[in-house]
Amino acid sequence: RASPIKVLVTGAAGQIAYSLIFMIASGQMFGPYQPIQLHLLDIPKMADALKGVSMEIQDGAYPLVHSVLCSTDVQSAFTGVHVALLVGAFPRGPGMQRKDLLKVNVSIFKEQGEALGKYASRDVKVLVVGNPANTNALVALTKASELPPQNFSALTRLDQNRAASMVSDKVGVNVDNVSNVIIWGNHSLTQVPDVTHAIINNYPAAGLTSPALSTINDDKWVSESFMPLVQNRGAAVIAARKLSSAASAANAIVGHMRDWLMGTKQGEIVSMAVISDGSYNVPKGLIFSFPVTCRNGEWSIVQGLKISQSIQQKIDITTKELQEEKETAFSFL
Ligand code: NAX
Repeated sequence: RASPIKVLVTGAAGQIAYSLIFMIASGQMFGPYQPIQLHLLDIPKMADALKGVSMEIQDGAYPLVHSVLCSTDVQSAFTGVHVALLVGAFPRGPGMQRKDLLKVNVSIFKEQGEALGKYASRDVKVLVVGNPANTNALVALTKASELPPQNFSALTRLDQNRAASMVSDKVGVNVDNVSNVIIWGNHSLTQVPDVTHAIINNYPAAGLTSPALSTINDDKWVSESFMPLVQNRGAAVIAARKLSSAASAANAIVGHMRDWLMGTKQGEIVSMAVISDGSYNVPKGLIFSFPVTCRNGEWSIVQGLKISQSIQQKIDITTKELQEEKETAFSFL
């Protein structure tokens, strides 16, 4: 039996965490043989709710959960963690300007980045979910200068899953027969969902000639339906549920971490927002969603994909947005 790993979830009394923690506890993230010690962090006013979550973990009698630490103190929550799932963030309130939102979140992720640098395991793997996720991850990475930037990522897997699901619906195959749909850029409305490298039923979608399957190559559908639907899916869920995506976000977090740690399947590309090394002419030092493959606990950006002119124009827009967010965020550091 492996020795337990310490897994931090922040925002642990929130909605996403209420699905996520129980998926982790049941072995869906690290497999059925990996014991875990949960570190759960939220803010002091949520201490009671957090206690309730911890009672439910206990009542779930999960064999893999060796201990649960509930905390409202950053230092104790971050100490020794091997995996940090930074879900908690300050939500945008009515009338709040984007800049003000960025400012509060910069202060949260600055503190948490410093805590990672000081207290976490040296090989900690960090996933930022709290919005604006890419820029929050960049702030945390910058403040945890003792840790390798490759250990940081932000979540665009939910966007990828949404996109793959829409493609499967369009062409009429099960979603597990759709892969390599890519999300480029920011986890925001400027994200670029890209089907040009998709694989359907083991064939490159671009070359499909069967009438049903080749509907994926309908440019009008791609630009007028598919892209805006993926970009606005979060808002559509809020409009319907009066709450933002939670269970699907938790499922995406599990998929992101499982692939990062255990590796992607042969030939499969997934999307992760990671530090740019200049690939695809994205400026170095942005946290940008790229197509990646993972092996031995490390991601690498897939090189050499052919980018169409229309996708390139959209990549430029999301790049510009991320540069502006970075500038604003860094002015608060
Ligand atoms: P909730 O508001 O239900 O929960 C957030 C929790 O974080 C609350 O319990 C709050 O007290 C806590 N929190 C706030 N500041 C904290 C701090 N400094 N330290 C620790 N905990 C803190 O939101 P939920 O629906 O769970 O969503 C969480 C975050 O995920 C939001 O920022 C949301 O925008 C973001 N999302 C990101 C997605 C992505 O794909 N990257 C998709 C889903 C989601 O919208």
